[in-house]
Amino acid sequence: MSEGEEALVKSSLCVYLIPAIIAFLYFVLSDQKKGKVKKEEVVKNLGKQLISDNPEMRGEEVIDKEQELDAGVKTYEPYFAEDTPHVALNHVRYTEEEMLQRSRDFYLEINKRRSCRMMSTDAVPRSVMENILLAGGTSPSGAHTEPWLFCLVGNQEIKEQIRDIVEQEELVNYNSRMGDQWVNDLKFVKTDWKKEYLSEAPWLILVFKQTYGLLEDGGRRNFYYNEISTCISAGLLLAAIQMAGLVTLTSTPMNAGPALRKLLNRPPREKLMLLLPCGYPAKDATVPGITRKPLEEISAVYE
Ligand code: IYR
Repeated sequence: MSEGEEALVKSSLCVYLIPAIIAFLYFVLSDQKKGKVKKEEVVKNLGKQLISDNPEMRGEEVIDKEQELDAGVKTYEPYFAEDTPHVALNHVRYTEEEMLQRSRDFYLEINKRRSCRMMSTDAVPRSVMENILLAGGTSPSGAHTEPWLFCLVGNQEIKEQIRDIVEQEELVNYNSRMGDQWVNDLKFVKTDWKKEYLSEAPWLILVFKQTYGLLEDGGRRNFYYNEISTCISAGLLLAAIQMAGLVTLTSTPMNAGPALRKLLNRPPREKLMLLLPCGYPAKDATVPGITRKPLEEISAVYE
């Protein structure tokens, strides 16, 4: 190579190759940085995404595809025969004054109900809990299918296993699944992933909805409106707990349902809706000083 040719190669290296290498490095590095940001954002938004992907958490009605397919496809002899006799309704009519008094008394009592997260370990008789479950079981249900199953847990070892499962999931719930807004909205409650009440309360009621029933031949019996029916039964449980002079809270252990179901040997057709720790409040129990919406805000009257 002549000296002239060598100089030409060197200068073209400077002019083309070096800027090309710099440009290449710039793109590679800036892309990596972008990748990093994206990853962090994904982790941060994981909870929000999980929530917005989940129609149930957005408050939308979820149509159970399995159940939808079941309904109307298979036929079976109805559980209650068509000729089931209708009997007289056992009803007492009160005077208007009595009605006013009774409705006010019930309101004043139920208005004392507060979600209590500070539980006493004092024992509560099982017979009291059984009356509470019986009250829950008076809920109306689709075609009187009674699609609920209440697990009553008083065994300390099982309560601790339940607490472990719930706390493992709540740690993830509070740190990522719930997202910043939800965690901020809850701060006044002063609760976090630790759930002492699950091992301290003498009893836990785990409220399961049964998505369908089983027929004697192993087939499925449709359980219509199983979710709303079970929710109503939960409301009755809350009222019964209050009337018995005990406290509870409507614990909703997100993502812990399947593990708790397996722990309690319940079948897959049963889905956990709520977990109600139940007992006396701790001596020094406190609750947030909140108010309730006034009647005008929770109702619209058309007379
Ligand atoms: N299930 C969680 C978080 C939680 C969510 C709502 I919305 C509350 O009103 C209270 C708690 C927990 O039990 O801590």
